Amino acid sequence: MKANLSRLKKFEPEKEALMEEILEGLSKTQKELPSKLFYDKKGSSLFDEICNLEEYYLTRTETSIMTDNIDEICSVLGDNCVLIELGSGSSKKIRLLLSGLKTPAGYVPIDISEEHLLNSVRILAGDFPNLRIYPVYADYTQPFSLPAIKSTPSKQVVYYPGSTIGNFEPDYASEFLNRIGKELEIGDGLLIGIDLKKDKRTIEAAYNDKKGITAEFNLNILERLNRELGTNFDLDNWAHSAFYNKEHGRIEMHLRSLREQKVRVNGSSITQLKDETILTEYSYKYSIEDFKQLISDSFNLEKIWTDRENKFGILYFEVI
Ligand code: AVJ
Repeated sequence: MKANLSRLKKFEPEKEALMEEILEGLSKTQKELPSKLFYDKKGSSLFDEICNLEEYYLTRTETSIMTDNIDEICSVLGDNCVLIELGSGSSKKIRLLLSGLKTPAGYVPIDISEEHLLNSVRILAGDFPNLRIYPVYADYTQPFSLPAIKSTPSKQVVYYPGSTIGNFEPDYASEFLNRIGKELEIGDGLLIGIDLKKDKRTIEAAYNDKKGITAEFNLNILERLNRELGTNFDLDNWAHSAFYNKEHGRIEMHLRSLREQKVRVNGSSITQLKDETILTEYSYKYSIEDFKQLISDSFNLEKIWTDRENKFGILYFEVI
């Protein structure tokens, strides 16, 4: 069975709703833009580049934890599960699971970048010719329905790697994952990657790489808005800024205005003072105990895998 691309499920976010969300964010005292905007075609490949950076320990560490524990992880998941991946991107990490599981009932990659999703699925289908793939093009924070799986899975496992959950504020993360838990059945699983609290220097380096790829990734949001929504941000007037906020346990990524300027957004003119910032991303770092509490309404923590330095955690939860 090949990936059924003709039956790609699309839940494309409406442009108008997005515009409203953007305008609302830019009207706040601390201006902000939603981080999901990072992931257009260019942003998705810049993110892939970030994952290979020396300073960006997250991907490397997560992958090595997976590799080191793949047998145990697969035996916890069970051979016949269906894997549902939130934000599948290049579908690289899933390969370890797909190679380790004997007869997975299916793979449901969900991603907000249509092109990235389809390319990755095509490549994956070539390498796993017996795998049933059911791609879903959606913003997974919005309601969407899952495709019908042809063979009956032993259970459903939501795979949410990369510490992407850290992009949401803890209250929202809690509500979002607990809600997913309610849609699953008792005994279904959540395999999730979490970036753990650690020294500020290591964290800040990961978001301020020497090659400037993260800066490019951050600025790409403005380029995208100009192209897709007709705004007129002058990219030379903005600088990347990322720092660890210890009190909140999060990296904050901002775009800082290098001078006083006005920007046109959908008919409105938005004024930026010199050094005023637009917040583009939070990346929360958790302790395992805090994260466990966060989703304890729906999930019970069953297994923990980490690296030797406790930089990153892969946690397996079961729906209760
Ligand atoms: C994909 C959300 C996990 O927060 O580390 C990387 C995105 N931003 N560098 C992260 C990101 C800047 C990344 N996540």
